[in-house]
Parts: sequence; C-alpha cells; structure tokens
Amino acid sequence: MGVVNVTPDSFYDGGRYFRAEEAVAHGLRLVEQGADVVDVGGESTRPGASPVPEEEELRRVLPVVEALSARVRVSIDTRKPAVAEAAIARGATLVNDVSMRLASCAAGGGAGLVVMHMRGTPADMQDDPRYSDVVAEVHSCLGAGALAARRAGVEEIYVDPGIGFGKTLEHNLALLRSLPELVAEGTPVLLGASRKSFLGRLAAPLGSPPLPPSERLEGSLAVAVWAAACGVSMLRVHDVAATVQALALVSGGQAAGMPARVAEGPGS
Ligand code: HH2
Repeated sequence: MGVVNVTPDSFYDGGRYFRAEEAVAHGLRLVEQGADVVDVGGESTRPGASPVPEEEELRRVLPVVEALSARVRVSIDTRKPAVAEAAIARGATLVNDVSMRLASCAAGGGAGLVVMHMRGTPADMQDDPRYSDVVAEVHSCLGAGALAARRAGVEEIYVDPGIGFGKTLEHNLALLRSLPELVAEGTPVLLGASRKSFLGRLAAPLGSPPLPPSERLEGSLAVAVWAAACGVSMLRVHDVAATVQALALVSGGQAAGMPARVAEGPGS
C-alpha cells in the first residue's frame, strides 16, 4: 500500500502532493513501482495535527480518488463517514479507518475495511499514553473492532496496531515484537511504520537528536522485512520501490528454505 497524502502538513511528505495533479502523478508512480493499493488521505494524523473541515477534506481527496481508481485499487484514509462514503462513490474499495467508526460506511458501500487502533485523537494521543499491558489491550481492541465490522457486514477486514498512534517508543516496540501473535489471531494484519518518529529515535547515535523523517528509510525497510517475515499481509509505506526490493529478499529467502514465517521458525 503506497501513501498519497493530499495535505500541506503530513509529517514526511506534507505539501509535496497537495495539488491534485501532483497527487495523481505520485500515485501512478507508486503503482509503477509495485504498489497494489494506493492510500489517499486529506487530513494529517500526525501528533498535534489540527482537524481538517469536512468540505476541505472532500475537496482535497475526491478528484485524486476518482482519477486513481481508474488505474489501481484505492483506499481512503479518513476519520469522517462523509469522506469515506463520497470516496467509495468515486471508486475507492477500501476504507482505511483510523477512527474505528467507519465499519457501517464500508459495509454500506461494499468496501473492505482497515481497523486501526488509536488512543485518543491526533491532537492529544501522544500526551503521556499509558497501558497496563499494551499488547493485550491493543490486540483485544482490534479483535472487538474486527468482530463488530464482520457483524456490520464487512467482508474484507484488516487489523492494524496503529504504530505511533497514542504509543511510546516502548509501546511501539512491544507491538512490533507481538506481530506473530497478532497474525496468528487470524484476521489479516496491516502495518504502517514507514518513516515514523520511533525509527528516528532508535537509529540516532547515543546523545544525538532523533533522525528526521528524511533519514528514516533504512529503519522503515528493516521494519517492513520484520513485518513480512511475521506474516503481515499489507504494509503501508511511502517508499514503494525500496520496500518492494526489500520484500523480494524475504520471499526469495523463503523460496530458498528460510522459515515461511517467524512464528514457524525453530524454537517457536
Ligand atoms: N499512519 C498514518 C496515517 N494513516 N493508516 C493506517 N492504517 N496505519 C498507519 O500506521 C497510518 C495510517 C500516518 O502516516 P502519514 O499518512 O504519512 O502521515 P500524516 O498522518 O502526517 O499525513
């Protein structure tokens, strides 16, 4: 899943694809690079982001959804029912629901659904997030969300632990470590870790400030390889060409006899 942010303020690519023509051209480039799905969003959900009015979000995403739908599977990344519904009417067939509120929109429009975990809202989610057991709480919330979506009539469902959405560095790492268990629960898993801030903190030399988003490609690829080896079904990434190349290593290695999944490896 390649990311197309039609926003002025996304944490990595804000402003680069804000005009519809630039966003469509970028989406088509991601398809050429190997994306099976492009995820179109018109509202940044980075920590502290301000909400975008519905009219403005519709104005940003609809022309892009419509143009790209003719060429590739389009997912709509939103928190708003009206945006999800309008995007489905323009050709989107997957709702990337970062609010856990859009199951009925997806069901009504015959679309698939990504159920992503978020604690709080983008404005406050990083204000001291706490869990007594982050893995148990996030997995059980996703299980309940997937069940509710199935009951609402959604046929294609992905669950996503929501890396960086109301989580500390330690929470993110615990969730990444627990991917084999999440995959084993049976609902296909989607992961979005591309260029996120925890990578910049982990990779910075001791005592140095975190690496900026522009220097987080290597960390993003390492997480993509780990997630693929754990059996994650879809990766939401900014760098499609590089990720496709990294994932070829995983599938080539598996063809050459590496364990098909981390969970099936020796000792597990
Ligand atoms: N992350 C972002 C946005 N949407 N959707 C899912 N399912 N999973 C994610 O991890 C996820 C997501 C944040 O990344 P980005 O869109 O690049 O940034 P911004 O929110 O600043 O536009």
